[in-house]
Amino acid sequence: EAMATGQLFSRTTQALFYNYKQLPIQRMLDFDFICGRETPSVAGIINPGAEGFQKLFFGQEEIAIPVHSTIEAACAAHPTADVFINFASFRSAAASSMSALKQPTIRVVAIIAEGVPESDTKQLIAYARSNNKVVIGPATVGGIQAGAFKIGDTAGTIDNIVQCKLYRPGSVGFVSKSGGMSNEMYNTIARVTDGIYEGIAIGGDVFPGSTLSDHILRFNNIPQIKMMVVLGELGGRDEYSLVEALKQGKVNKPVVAWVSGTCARLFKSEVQFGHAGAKSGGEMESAQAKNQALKEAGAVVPTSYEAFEDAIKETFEKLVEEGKITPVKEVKPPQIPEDLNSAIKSGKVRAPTHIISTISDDRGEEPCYAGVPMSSIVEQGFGVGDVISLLWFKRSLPRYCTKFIEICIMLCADHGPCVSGAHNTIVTARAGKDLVSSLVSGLLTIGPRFGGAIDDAARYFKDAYDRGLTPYEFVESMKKKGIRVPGIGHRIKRGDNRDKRVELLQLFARTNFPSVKYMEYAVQVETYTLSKANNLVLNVDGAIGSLFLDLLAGSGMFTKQEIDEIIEIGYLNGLFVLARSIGLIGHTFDQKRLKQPLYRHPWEDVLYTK
Ligand code: Q5B
Repeated sequence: EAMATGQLFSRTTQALFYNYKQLPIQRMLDFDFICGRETPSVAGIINPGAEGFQKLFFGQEEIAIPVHSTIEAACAAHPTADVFINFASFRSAAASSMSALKQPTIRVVAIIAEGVPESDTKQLIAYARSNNKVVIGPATVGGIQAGAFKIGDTAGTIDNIVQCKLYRPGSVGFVSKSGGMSNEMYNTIARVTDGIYEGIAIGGDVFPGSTLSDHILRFNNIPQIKMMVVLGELGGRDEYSLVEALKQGKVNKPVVAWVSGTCARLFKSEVQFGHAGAKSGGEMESAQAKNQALKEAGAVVPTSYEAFEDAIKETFEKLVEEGKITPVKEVKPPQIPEDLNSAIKSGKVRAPTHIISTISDDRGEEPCYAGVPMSSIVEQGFGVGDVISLLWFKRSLPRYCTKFIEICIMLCADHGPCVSGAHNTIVTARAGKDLVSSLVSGLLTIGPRFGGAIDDAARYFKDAYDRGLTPYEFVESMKKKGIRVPGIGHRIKRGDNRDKRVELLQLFARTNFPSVKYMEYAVQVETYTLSKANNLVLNVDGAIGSLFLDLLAGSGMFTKQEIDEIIEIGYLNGLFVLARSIGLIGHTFDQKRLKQPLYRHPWEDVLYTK
């Protein structure tokens, strides 16, 4: 009954689209736009297991199409959407199509997948027939009502749709088995008639959900359709039900038909063509026999596919002459705004970038750090120091420099659980927080007093040394300004209990660096500060800061300007941040491993006072 009533679609038809496929949905919406539809033809998307919205274009505007995780939820949310476009794979197409058919709101189901088991398709057909519903496919591109509604990828690109004038209705009803050939035929029909009113590809399976004759009989009931074009193919007997309908006078509009596959006879053995149903089982199923039968039943059947176009043309012109067709007036469809990406690709427009990056590139075959491919980094046995030189300083530094960086990282990786950073991390981990939170809470303590004095140490030592200040002048000028000398002083280290890390760094630098003038200056400053108080040693921050000045100045790898920039921007605290992250991560794991409870500071350790 649903088939007999004629119209399957209209300009307000809305569909539910099963499985998110951006391109066919966008093509449907682009078609809507050039047809001047007011509402998008896709009401909702069903993406099993996912919910939310998908952004797509409706003309120039972006719209958000709801995504539902189940067919039931989508049908409940969009009760007026009565077409179900199924882009499920052949494995799940039958089950999802059956679920859709069982929804009271769904009237038409189009199944795109090829290879759906025939037994499953038969069940779908039986259910659809007994419940007055229509199945198009499987193994189909779908169909189109010109100027109104389009299923998925039917008719191809928007350029092809415009060329085939499918943005407005014509007078021809077209039905074929093949989806690919239907695109070709839309073109042919547009050339020689006033265009398509509706076109359906029923699909190439042995058991299509709806048949050629189903659609021809339906077209016969649509007043706007004045003539019908049928493209069948060898194999199966579907065309014979059309022959019967013609013979019984059930079709009273001209039918121009061609059954392709006449070449099959040229092959010595039976040939399986592209579609599952496209093989001639016997003489009756041959293209020749079916063409002959259609001709005898009254269809206009050309002598070859090449003559098909002329046959359609002649039939159309005859109807025009007889006054049965008044060719539709041509309208100019609006232009779909071009996507920025394709416009950029074709060189039509240029767009400013939003980010500039100079240190790494992940676009090629392999990522590059400052132009050095990952494979070279591994093959040449680069270490973390080399990676830091590439990503921070954008150059490969000599081995003694990268070794020095690695020693800094190793020596600063941790300094026990009592330092500010580790303490915070431990407290955070014990509060049940995750790794990143625990790490970050520790990192946030790094600053001018704890670990983050390297940059300032480098700044002040450089300034004082370059200006030729004596250690006395330098320290006293800092005192006058009320600034503690960065890189000097420690909570537990003393003149008689030096920091081993500082000694190790100094030893390495004295052995490997061409010059250690800044470090020697820092040692002179320390000698002076130690004369004031025993805790005012050169600490690890001061040692790294002064030695990095020596690395920058002595390696010959940096201009004076670059050195100033590095010091001004403040690269060097990064060494402590990077290094101490290793320890803080360790402290997080340690606390979790030890299953330590929530930390609460003891009252006894707090002075409560007014
Ligand atoms: N006085 C580090 O202070 C500390 C002075 C100074 C002149 C100074 C302090 C300081 C500069 C920043 C710095 C990095 C806060 C340290 C690190 C990593 C770590 C940490 C670890 C790890 C310690 C006592 C008297 C006062 C002060 C004077 C102190 N420092 N004068 N220049 N630099 N240094 N930070 O012991 O007359 O009594 O008022 O800010 O380089 O963070 O292991 O713990 O690996 O994790 O609390 O090594 O030196 O000393 O504040 O009681 O001061 O010395 O003016 O004089 P303290 P305070 P006065 S390495």
